[in-house]
Amino acid sequence: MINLAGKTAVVFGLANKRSIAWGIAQKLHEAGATLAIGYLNERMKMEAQGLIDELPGAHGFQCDVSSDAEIESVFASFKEKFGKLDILVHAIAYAPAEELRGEFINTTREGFRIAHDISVYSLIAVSRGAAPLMTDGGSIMTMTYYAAEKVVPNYNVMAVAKAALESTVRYLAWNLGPRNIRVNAISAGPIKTLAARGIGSLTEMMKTHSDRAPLHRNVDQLEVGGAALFLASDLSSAITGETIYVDCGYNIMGF
Ligand code: 0WE
Repeated sequence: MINLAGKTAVVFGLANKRSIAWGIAQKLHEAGATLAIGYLNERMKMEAQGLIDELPGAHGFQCDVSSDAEIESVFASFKEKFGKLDILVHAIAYAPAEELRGEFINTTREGFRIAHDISVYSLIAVSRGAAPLMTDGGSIMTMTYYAAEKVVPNYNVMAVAKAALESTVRYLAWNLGPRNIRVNAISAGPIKTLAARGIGSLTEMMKTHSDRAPLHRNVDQLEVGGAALFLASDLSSAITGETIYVDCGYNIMGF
């Protein structure tokens, strides 16, 4: 049984009960961590804060990671409230909806910029906010997807952003290693979240995933939470810069 009593975790990316951030937050809370859980804006607050209130002692916060000022402000408040941080979870991605359908060659400059700003640069920005508070070392993690490596039709510019995110994880791991801050990515199989809704072929993709994966099923948010709990804990003390697959083995198949 992993014990995170006395550890403080900040989780970015809560929208609703289907969010991967929610699966991770529940697991970290169950292990005894003190939590701060972030949502995008006032519009997301209602649903998010309702969930946060289900976890005794957890704090909610609002942060749009496209704003340096909002990031600086939330980490200043964590410094005041908690003093020290141990765990940082980045479960945020966004590309404009039009970029996730149609021809890749029609990727726009603005769509490329937004996808990389929200899905990749934000990891660097929140890590820079968290690192000075990780005075006893720490664990930083983000969410990626197999399409970073092999083509998944329509994932388009998000795939390019996930490839950049996985590289960012390696560079942060190298940079922060001397401070005993580990940085890793979890590559989850497809899950029906708010971000994945609007995607027409998702149901079909999940069926193909469960047909082909060695475990012949899909993945759920709490299973991602289990891997996140391992990465948050000392059990993973020598793991950094890695991409860990939580995909029922899908990625090992060649045919
Ligand atoms: O990372 C993701 C989803 C990321 C995502 C989803 C949306 C939909 C709504 C980022 N931005 C947006 N923007 C929106 O406006 N996944 C791994 C799930 C996913 O998304 C796909 C997939 C899979 C799987 C898109 C196309 C094809 C497959």
